[in-house]
Amino acid sequence: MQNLEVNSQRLWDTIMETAKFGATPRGGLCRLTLTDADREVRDWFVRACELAGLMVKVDEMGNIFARRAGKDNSLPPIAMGSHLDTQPSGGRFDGVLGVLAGLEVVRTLNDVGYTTTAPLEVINWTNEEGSRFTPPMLASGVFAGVFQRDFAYSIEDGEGRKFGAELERIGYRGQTKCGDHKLGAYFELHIEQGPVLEAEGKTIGVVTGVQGQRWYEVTVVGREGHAGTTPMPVRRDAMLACARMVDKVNKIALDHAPLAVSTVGLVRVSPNSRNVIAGSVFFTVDLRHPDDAVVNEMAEELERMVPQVADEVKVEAKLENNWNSPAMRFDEACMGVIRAAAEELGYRHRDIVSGAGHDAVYIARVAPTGMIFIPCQNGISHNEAESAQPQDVAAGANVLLRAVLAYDRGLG
Ligand code: HGY
Ligand code: MN
Ligand code: MN
Repeated sequence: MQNLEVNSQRLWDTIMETAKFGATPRGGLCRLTLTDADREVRDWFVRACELAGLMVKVDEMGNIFARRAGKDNSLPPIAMGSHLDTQPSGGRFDGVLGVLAGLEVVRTLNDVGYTTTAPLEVINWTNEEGSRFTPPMLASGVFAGVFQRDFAYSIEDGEGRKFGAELERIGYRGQTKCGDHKLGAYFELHIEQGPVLEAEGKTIGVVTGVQGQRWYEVTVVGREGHAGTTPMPVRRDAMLACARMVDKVNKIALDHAPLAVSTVGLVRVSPNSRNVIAGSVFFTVDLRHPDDAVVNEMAEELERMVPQVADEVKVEAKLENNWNSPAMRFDEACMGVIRAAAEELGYRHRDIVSGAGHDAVYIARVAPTGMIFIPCQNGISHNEAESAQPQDVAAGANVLLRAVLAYDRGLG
């Protein structure tokens, strides 16, 4: 087993094959969670796992667990996974790489007839992205006991459709209780989604942890009015208030440079008509920093700023903190086998903190967890142009394979 490597062409072809589910004309993916495109890729994944001899279970959150028996099936499985849902204008690698690399590890072990001591599991977590249904990492969060199932079922998307009903509609509301079994360890391979590895010429990122995140929803209410007849001094313009707030959200990150980031990515205007003064505006705020104390400072600045701007523009504003994800650190033993695998394979590597959130953040609360990064081109992600080099995809999958085998051997 010493020199075992994955079938990198098969893995690459698998990634390209599944990219047809939710494909966009510009070469990306729109595969929002619990849509028909999500169902199609799930059906493909279940079939591929069954063909690889895996036993497939779907839990009540739609998480898919594909298990390969080990020599000692009384042991909890060593798991590999990520997510198959994407952003509305997402790429072909975010999440997909981790799920399909796990399948490739199993296929490789099948090719050589090798059986691990512990069973293995390949996992697809539902709704990592949190784009259609917020918060993100929802189903790994229920698995880890962070969210309750019924809370998740009640969440509505922008059209008022509930998570639970949509899960039922696509046929992936399984019978198995979410969180019904322990994981012996969990490894997630993912593209970095940032520029560091590529800029430094590194092939592998040994992910030491994930930065802190805090999400807010802001609703600004002014007064609708006629764009042509309403004098400027009497306006209560919700769009003006939003615009000033967005600029100040950006400044909050700049004031905590170089590591802080802040984003307003979703804005809904009402009535959204070009010759009507906006009566109300709903928008979201995403604050992140590796140090939770700084996230707290950024949040306090936001909570002070919103009412100040509302007063200036004579509008009402409501600010709600709807999700917090504290900074966290991964398991030393998992990082150790990942680092050793990269060394053994001769890949240039570095430790790195993840700027993006991942299902591994919550799974780390219930199992020893590690993440492996590979570069993505120009650090671009959450963008249809997202891309990775075949040789880096192969390298990441080989490190995943070797790390899992080393962890398994460590079980004695
Ligand atoms: O938002 C995130 O960090 C992740 O990519 N869903
Ligand atoms: Mn992801
Ligand atoms: Mn993502």
